[in-house]
Amino acid sequence: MERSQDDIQELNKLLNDAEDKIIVTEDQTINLLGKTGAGKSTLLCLLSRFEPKVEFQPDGGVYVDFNQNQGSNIVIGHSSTSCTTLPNFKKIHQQIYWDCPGFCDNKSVSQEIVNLYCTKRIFESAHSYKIVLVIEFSSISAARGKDISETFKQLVEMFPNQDSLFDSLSIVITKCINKRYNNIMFVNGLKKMAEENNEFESSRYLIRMLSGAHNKISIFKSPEDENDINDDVRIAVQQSISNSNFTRMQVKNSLSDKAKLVIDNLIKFYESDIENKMEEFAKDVIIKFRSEVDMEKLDKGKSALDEFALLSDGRNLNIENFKTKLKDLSQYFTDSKALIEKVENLAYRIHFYNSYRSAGSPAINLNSWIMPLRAAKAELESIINFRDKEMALKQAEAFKKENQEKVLELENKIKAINNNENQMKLYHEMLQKSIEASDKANKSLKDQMDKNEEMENKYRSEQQEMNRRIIELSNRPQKSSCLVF
Ligand SMILES: Nc1nc2c(ncn2[C@@H]2O[C@H](COP(=O)(O)OP(=O)(O)OP(=O)(O)O)[C@@H](O)[C@H]2O)c(=O)[nH]1
Ligand SMILES: [Mg+2]
Repeated sequence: MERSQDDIQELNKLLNDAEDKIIVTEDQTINLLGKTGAGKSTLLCLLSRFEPKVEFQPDGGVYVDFNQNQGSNIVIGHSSTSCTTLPNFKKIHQQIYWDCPGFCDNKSVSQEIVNLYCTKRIFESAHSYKIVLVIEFSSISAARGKDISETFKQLVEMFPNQDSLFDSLSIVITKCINKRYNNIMFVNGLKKMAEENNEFESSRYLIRMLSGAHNKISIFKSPEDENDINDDVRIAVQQSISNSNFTRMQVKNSLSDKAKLVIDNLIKFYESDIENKMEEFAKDVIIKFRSEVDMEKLDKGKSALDEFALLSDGRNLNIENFKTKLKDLSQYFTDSKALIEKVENLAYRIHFYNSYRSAGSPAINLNSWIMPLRAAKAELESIINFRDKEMALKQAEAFKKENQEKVLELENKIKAINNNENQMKLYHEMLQKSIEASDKANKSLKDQMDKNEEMENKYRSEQQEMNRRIIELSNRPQKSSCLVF
């Protein structure tokens, strides 16, 4: 299937945005899953205690919206098309809730890929998680159970270990218009449907377990006014979630053949994109090495570069190896967590593309990304005398002086990476830890500046001392110039 370069570029951008948005928390998370429009984003607003707004539509429909806090922009959809294209998270009572993009939402191949990428990233980066399945009330009886059977089918396909799935699962029924409906009615009705209907074959085991666990189900009744969206609803939802456990299990996702072909195109695009970035990085590496005045750091950087450049030429270069070595080099390079995160994401993306490319298509070729740094290493070895530290220091100082502009530009780039990191972390309030790291980076930069200043002062006083000596010498009466008349 041919896709235009623009489509691929757009999809690549969407994946980059997703990557920026998904913070790898390595924490416990609560992940909301459910069909598009089921009410995940609405539920997240409810749990966030935002002030509700209820609007009645002329066609009888109800819109539930919320006044959100500054900085929060959970988009609630008011049409049948999917609204949350990228996931949102909220931290509520020290707990991270992820609003995952629509489940069973394959409206376009691009969305299918982005949804899969986000879901995998969220689930695989968490330490452990609970799953909250959001089901719209009307879908329970829609099309004689076809709708809800599809949801359960996808759920058990994604989490094949149904015992663990049951353990971590709770369910919220949204938009419930039946005032007397309750959780026992739901589990009994579902069990009956599942026993009679073959569409539930794959999920029957899970549904049988659920039939004895009505306390994992809560009902979000369709509101008549704002007062109906209250603490009782919130507490009931939270109670049902608390009746599930944090688990970590195998997450299996599949992709359509069409989407796999798109991944093949993405690989080609990504390869040239990264190759350009690696070339830029290699140029910066040269400047950084040549201007390095901390000899201990220079040594560390040198061995990181050696190790990276040594990576095998073999076709099946190990991604983990590639990631570790590139991380070591990046660590030397900026001391910035943001760059390390970039390397992590890069490795994750390689892994993702390689696992979902179409059968027989070539895997990502890492060798082409190693080449620019191999070339940089060769160049550096011909310029820097790594064995003679004094010489290296002198060379670095001379280079710094000569290329002040370039060095400054690089230092600004490094600063910008650190600043960006700061902004990102502030934006995602929970990343306090990395603010500390950034402070550390700033401190080391300041130390570096102090060191430079100290060095400058030292030179200046040496210079002054020299001048003083010259003056002293020139003022001293010279024996040989004593003329006798
Ligand atoms: N949760 C909930 N939503 C309701 C209710 N009544 C009406 N709605 C409307 O149902 C829609 C739910 O949309 P979202 O919360 O955006 O759904 P979503 O699951 O996040 O959808 P995607 O982001 O597309 O995956 C909104 O238009 C709500 O206003 C109700 O009782 N509960
Ligand atoms: Mg949403």
